[in-house]
Amino acid sequence: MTTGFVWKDIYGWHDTGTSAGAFPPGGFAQPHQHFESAESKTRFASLVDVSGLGDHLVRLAVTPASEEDLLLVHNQAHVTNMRELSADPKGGDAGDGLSPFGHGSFEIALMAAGGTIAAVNAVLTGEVANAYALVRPPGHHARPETGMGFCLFSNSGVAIRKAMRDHNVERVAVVDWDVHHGNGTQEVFYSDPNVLTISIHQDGLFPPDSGHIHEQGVDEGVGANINVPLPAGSGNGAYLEAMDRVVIPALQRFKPDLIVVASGFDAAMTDPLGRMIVTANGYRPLTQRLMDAADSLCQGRLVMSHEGGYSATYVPFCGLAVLETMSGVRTPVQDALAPFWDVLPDQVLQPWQADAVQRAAQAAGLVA
Ligand code: 9RB
Ligand code: ZN
Repeated sequence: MTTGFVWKDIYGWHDTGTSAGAFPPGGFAQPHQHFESAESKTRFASLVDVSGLGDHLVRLAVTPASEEDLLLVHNQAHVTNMRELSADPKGGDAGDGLSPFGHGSFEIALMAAGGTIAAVNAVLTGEVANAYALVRPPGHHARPETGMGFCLFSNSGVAIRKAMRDHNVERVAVVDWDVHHGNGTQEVFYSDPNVLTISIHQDGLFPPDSGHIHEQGVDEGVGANINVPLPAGSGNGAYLEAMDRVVIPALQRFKPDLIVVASGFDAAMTDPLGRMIVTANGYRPLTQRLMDAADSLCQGRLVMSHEGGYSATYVPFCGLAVLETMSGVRTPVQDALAPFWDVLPDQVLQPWQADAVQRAAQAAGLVA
């Protein structure tokens, strides 16, 4: 089994400035790092190399997405706006006032979309069995006409639209396990019956009032959007329940030609933004379930595109666990905190979490 891997050093150069988390610096906000700093991602890339896993992966070449590629999802005004703001030495904001970027981030965002495109291409041509695109800036909040939530462009949306145009791919499923609702991807494909978008997220976390179970698509797309909002505090058991009772049955019903995962690690322990407790070892069976579904439905075609995840010290171990599962290669790396965190009482599915999953399964018509 060969696994493709995308990472470019320039992803670490996307400059989100000196916001104190999400507070713009100044006044009483002492300058600090923005939440979406490079750290968790550069350290994930480092661990892939230092662990030795990188030697077993096929490093994929990346070319920047073209503006024409972006226009498969976004409107010209947004693309032009991002290009012009990025050309300013002071940079700009992706659209919501929470997503600052520096000089040159437009070109980096083109490389991020290009990274997801490269991963999809490599899987669809059979160069690799599956692939992980560790890209930055992220993409799942980006809407057709604006960026938001630290995202400039919809990396997965662009890659999927391009694949549907250029490859023999008719039906694509997106599974978003980032702790935030994948509102951008949902919106891009909301009326498209050929792209199933599924998001598991912490109920109501971000964007506010988004990601409800009754958001099911419009027009031809009704039934091709599924949300699984989980209560804060959900862990490995709740995520497996969501996978087994909603995600996998929905994939089996939809029969995709390709599965794309919006892979954020902000549902993990110690994330500063999420209030979930998934562990590195918890991501292994989640990944395996998706690999098994891909094997039975679409010749194993599984592509992951990186999204959020802000624990600089823990995200690398979660990412490595996913990549080890995808590649079937186990490195000597151990999660030193597993003896504590894998056995937390709340890693076991709790009744109120099972109820939330059941409600999502019912809304999606997967159970009576
Ligand atoms: C602020 C608000 C946020 C909070 C979290 C994210 C996470 C993105 C991510 C984005 C924006 C609101 C500071 C609302 O990781 N996605 O995967 N900002 N939240 N209002 N205000 C003032
Ligand atoms: Zn997130």
